[in-house]
Amino acid sequence: MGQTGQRETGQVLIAAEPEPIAIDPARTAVIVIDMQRDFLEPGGFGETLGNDVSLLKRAIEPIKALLTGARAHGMLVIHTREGHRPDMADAPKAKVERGEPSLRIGSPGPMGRILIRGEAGHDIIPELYPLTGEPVVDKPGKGAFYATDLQTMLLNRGIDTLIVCGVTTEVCVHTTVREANDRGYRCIVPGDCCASYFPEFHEMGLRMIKAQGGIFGWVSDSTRIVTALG
Ligand code: C5J
Repeated sequence: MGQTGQRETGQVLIAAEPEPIAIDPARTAVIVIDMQRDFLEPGGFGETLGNDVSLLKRAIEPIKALLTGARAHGMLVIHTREGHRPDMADAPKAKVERGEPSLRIGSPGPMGRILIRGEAGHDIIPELYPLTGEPVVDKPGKGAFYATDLQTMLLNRGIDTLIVCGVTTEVCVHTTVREANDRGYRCIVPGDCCASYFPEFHEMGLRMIKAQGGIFGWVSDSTRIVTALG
């Protein structure tokens, strides 16, 4: 058996660091973190914090390829969106009171109120819009498990492995991987399907995941995963 490809019935071996990992696609979910207009397009939350949002676009095409491969294998695909209720009752004061006062969470912007559910900016970018039937998890925090029903969905489907991608590498992707790792899920992070406003944080975030024998999980990429799926 080579470094990638079919392992035994139902199992696929994915090339990754720190070592290859065998997955059962039926027990693996792809979690696409926060590919929202608010983070990727001008005028949204990401830009109000002073970031160059164009840096996140590099993850779009690799995620598309990953999703095509995953969907072809009937794998569970879940999308997340960071944001808050219109009444902002779920938005901690400490989170809201950051950044330029006129551009904070809940303030009006060109894509509606910043980081508020139901507004245009809160939605997922058209390039990666969820297919009918794919769950969308609305999360108030950085991690996808905090104050959501994500774990219930994973338990109901018998999921034991997550492929976690999206933005940003060191914030919501990392927080979700850490939450998942502590809950016993094996996490594979395809590096080219993640992006950050800070390229050095992206690189370091990936290194942190796979260091120390894979202390938070495995790092791979869309090509190696799609090739292994076949
Ligand atoms: C941030 C996220 N960076 N989705 N959110 O605030 O990573």
